[in-house]
Amino acid sequence: MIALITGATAGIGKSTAYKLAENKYHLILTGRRKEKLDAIQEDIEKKYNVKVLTLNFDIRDKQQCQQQLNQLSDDWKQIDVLINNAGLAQGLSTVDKGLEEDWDTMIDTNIKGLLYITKIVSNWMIARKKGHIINVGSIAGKEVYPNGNVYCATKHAVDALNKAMRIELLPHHIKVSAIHPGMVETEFSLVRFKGDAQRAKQTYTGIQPLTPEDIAESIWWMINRPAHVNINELVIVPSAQATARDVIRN
Ligand code: NDP
Ligand code: 8X3
Repeated sequence: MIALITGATAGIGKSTAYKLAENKYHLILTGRRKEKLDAIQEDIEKKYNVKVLTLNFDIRDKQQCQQQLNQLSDDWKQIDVLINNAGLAQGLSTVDKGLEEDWDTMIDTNIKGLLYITKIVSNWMIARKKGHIINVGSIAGKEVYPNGNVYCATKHAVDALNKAMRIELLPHHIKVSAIHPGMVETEFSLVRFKGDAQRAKQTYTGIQPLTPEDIAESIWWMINRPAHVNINELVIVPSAQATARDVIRN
């Protein structure tokens, strides 16, 4: 079995790579940080008896997405599971004060990058009449919160695309699922606050957030259901979080 995970250099994507390797999946891992991809490849191949292929590119670059995937050997194109995980938030401010370059980054990564990869891989799955696509959405795709505007919009788009793909790929026997996490402690907040570690840490102060392993565990559970069962979507939050805005802190 082969899984392709986008954004596997950190956080949820990285933990999911380890979880699937543990369950004997061969892996195609993508990300922009080559040294991290190389280290993860070496470590997984050492620990688990699986093959890991790394693809080092920016998912916003349509040509790179096409070039990097299309040059895969026929064996590696037999992808059973695609995990559309690469994504990010940049900035936290009202629309009137938002930065256009942050909007472009979020829209190009979270929506357009996901589409570029999905188009290519879904064609391979259609040819094989099987496969499972898991889209990593967010609680931000289920509700909006102040200052989250464009990030929330991109994750609402992921929610819509997840539903659309499920309908369109149904005749081809391809399962489509989404996981919508609340607060997970990864590099997410560090990226959102552009390297401000103190502000990133404050996001999780006084609560026990989800870990990327919690999400990986749930993704594996979705993948590992019997053939006749599909989990359409799963919303998962820390016990201390009820909605994007309702969080109880110590
Ligand atoms: P991390 O920042 O820890 O990981 C993000 C991953 O996405 C990295 O591997 C990064 O790789 C990759 N990525 C980002 N931009 C690009 C790009 N342009 N091209 C290729 N890869 C890219 O965050 P998380 O693990 O938390 O985030 C994973 C997903 O989960 C995202 O879609 C996020 O929106 C979603 N999510 C996160 C939540 C949280 O609270 N943490 C909650 C809900 C959803 P690299 O930088 O090496 O390119
Ligand atoms: C990340 C969760 O609530 O910080 O998608 O937007 S949130």
